Amino acid sequence: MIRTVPTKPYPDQRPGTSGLRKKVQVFQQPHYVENFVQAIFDCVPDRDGAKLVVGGDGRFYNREAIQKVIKIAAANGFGHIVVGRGGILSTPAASNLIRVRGAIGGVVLSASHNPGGPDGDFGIKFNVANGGPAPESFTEAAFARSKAIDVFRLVEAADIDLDRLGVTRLHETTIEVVDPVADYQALMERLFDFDRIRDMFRSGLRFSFDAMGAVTGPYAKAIFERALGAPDGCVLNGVPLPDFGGHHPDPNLVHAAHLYEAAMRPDGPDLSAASDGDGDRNLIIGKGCFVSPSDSLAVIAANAHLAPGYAGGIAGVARSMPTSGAADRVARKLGVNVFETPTGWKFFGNLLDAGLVTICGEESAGTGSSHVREKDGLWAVLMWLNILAVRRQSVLDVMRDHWAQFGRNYYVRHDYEEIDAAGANDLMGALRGRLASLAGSDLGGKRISVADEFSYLDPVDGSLSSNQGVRLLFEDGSRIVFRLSGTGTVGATLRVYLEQFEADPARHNLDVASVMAPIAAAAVAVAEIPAFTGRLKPDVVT
Ligand code: G16
Repeated sequence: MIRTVPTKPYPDQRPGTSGLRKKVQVFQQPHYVENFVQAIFDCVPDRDGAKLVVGGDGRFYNREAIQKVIKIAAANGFGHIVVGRGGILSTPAASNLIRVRGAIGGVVLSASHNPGGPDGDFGIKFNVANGGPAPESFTEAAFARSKAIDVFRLVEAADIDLDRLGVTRLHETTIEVVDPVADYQALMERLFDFDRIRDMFRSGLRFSFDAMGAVTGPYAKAIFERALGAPDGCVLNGVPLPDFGGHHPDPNLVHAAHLYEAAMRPDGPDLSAASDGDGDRNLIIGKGCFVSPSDSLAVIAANAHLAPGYAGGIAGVARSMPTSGAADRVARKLGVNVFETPTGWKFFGNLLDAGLVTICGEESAGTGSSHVREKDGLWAVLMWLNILAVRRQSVLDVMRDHWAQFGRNYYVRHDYEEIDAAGANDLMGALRGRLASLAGSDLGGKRISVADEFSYLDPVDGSLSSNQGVRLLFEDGSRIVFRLSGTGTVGATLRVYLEQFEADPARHNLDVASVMAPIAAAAVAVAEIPAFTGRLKPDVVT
């Protein structure tokens, strides 16, 4: 039976960079999930009889939220709901399912790399029919709807058994519980040379993958250990847990420091990798060599043709603005398109749909391609395995060759987390107010050639996205970018992105922190970071 339930709106349901993310306790408020999900569905006019994909990263409150989503979807006319067994679907696997099943969209429950558990974070994101995150026009419409909502509808029924594969009915809707791994694994087997990677494992490649107690465990075990024959146990923390086993599932040098330390030892793994809460981010570390996400994007663009799925070459590369320009150099050499978009995977969707680009990436540990419409952590690891298997080189040698050919974009990001939101906004406001006087001035002994705020005109749909970060571009090709994160749940996070290009091969193997120290000091000074934030140093350097 369908029940129409009166409700009162919450004013704070504005999605950020990647969906609505809040503390678990916020989502646990009465009708909080129901309101937002109803607001989303109200913005999907063609939902009658349509197919919907539902799944999440397994974090605390995943199962409860999925039951609500299913019951509300069934009451809102969806004809067929595909849900991952146990409520599990990695973000890229959800994107793939939406595409291969011809769904109108999907509801993905995740707060990505943010911590989980009862005191952690939760999130809800809507993906559209191309498999990618809903565009800004949609998320703004859902936000507007959430502020006016006065009823939601749900089917009153017992909970669906999420742990049994197969088909059941809920009111007039078919509910299908599917293996979360199978379709995704089949896609990976089409894109990459599994035989060659298998041979490389057989010949002794030492590999370690940390699923960080989050969603990629079942995928990684199936693909790396079972299909590719990597040694049992190479997948660490491979069982998805509601609190991620206490891990902060953010695959960076702070939260995966143990991988870095192991990789720097002479007897360390040849390749160490990790993914985040929902499986869309990646960390790549070779023996003695951390690969920055910006460099990883460039290497993947330059070598993608070595994998069967990309043997015909790539149409182009897109990167978010704060990502280094390393990939641009590759694209120019290959003679393919290159695009610079705002932060947020959703901005790649139109370019991928239009066939303008094949490979996309972001400095925030996201890399992916036209195979789905999300970034994809395991895809990036498989791409690296495929590159190593064909080139028969160490990660370090691949990087050295790459820098010799294209030059090196030294890069680092400094994050000031959970700072006072008013102070953060004042800092950005003060910078904005000084852009005109900064252009042409000297900073840290270098001339600023351009000082502006990035905006993006989507070449496909003509939409304009403004206020996407303050940029200081220097005459020598180096760059400082200031931006406030759109994914935090407490206060504000200031991100400072620093980049310096080095063409001289004699200077390609320097210590990154030392190279970046002068520009980092210049960034602190020009933005008066201590004065506005009360912080003397960043919380995370990655
Ligand atoms: C999300 C988006 C990414 C973005 C990242 C960082 O990632 O999908 O496109 O680069 O947030 O955003 P911000 O700098 O605003 O925190 P995820 O992995 O959290 O979904």
